Amino acid sequence: MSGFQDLDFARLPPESMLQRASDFLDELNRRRSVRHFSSEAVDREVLRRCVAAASTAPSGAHKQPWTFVLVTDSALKEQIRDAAEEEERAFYGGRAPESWLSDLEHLGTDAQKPFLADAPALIVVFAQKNDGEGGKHYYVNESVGIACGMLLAALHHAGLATLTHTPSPMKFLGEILERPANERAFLLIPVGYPIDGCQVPVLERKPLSEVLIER
Ligand code: IYR
Repeated sequence: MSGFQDLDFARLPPESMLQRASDFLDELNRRRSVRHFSSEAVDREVLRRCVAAASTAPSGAHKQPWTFVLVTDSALKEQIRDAAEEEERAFYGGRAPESWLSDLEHLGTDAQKPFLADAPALIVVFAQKNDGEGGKHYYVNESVGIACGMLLAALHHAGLATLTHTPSPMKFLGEILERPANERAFLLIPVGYPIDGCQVPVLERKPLSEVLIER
């Protein structure tokens, strides 16, 4: 895999560029973190293609330093739930400073994580510190973070709901899923459909004027 080839780039008419940008914004603006999943199964091929989309992300030296573990087995999901809840009980029961807990209050979260067993699929994203055979990886957090963003967008675009869940610490995920020593759990993403009548916290997104500086 070396050399150069023609870039496959579609130049769009200017009118359609603004429309596409607006449509995409509207679509992403409807994405919400969901904490109440129905157990309805999802099409595995849809999930596979979303992971394939995520894996098109740019990465340091094109090392693609990620592994996605798709968990649908009920016993494994229960095991992950039990281990996550153990960490979360410690987090909510004293490990987290009061200021952190107060910042979380509006989300209504606690140590109970039923969604880890209810959601039909968990995608556990692992970051590879190196290739495990003496080869280096670069900008691993940036690369895997970008891939996760693309995964969330792809899943949302495909009509699925997600949660970005980070039980802390996440070491138990590598153990339960038997990942090699060069991989570290990066993000746990429950995927599926929201329960009927699913509620989400009222929140506002920062306006563009607050997040964009033009000079
Ligand atoms: N991991 C805990 C706490 C938590 C932390 C942050 I930062 C959040 O945005 C949400 C929750 C939990 O999942 O409950």
